[in-house]
Amino acid sequence: MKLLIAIVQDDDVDFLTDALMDEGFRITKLATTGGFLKKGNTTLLLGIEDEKLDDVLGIIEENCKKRTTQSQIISPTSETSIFQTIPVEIEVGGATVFVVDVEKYFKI
Ligand code: 2BA
Repeated sequence: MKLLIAIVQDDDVDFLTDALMDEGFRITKLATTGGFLKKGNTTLLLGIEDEKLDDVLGIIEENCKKRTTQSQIISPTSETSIFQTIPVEIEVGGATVFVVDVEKYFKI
């Protein structure tokens, strides 16, 4: 058995969870925040049989899009010690997925 930890963008999560649940997968959804952008995202936990791994990764790939978002970096100007903010484009997603071997699984 595997535990998938999938960090996805909030915009993708409803389509993704519908698609996964249509295929009979069980999901736990956590509201999370990215450390870099400090914006909300969603982390899904899925316990799955080993042979279903490729199916799940395929569904995630189909439903999670790459997007660019604006952020700002703060930089000192060259002539003065005044700080200026510089807008930068950052690409986010599709999804960040960790696959973990499950040693034991209980429903008690
Ligand atoms: P954030 O940490 O808010 O990162 C959002 C996006 O900013 C990242 O997109 C990446 O394109 C960029 N980014 C992150 N850290 C950076 C850095 N040190 N320098 C330059 N750019 C940086 P994604 O890679 O698609 O990640 C989306 C979200 O997935 C992340 O949100 C974070 O919540 C999670 N994540 C990604 N990799 C992770 C990891 N190795 N461990 C834990 N969480 C991770």
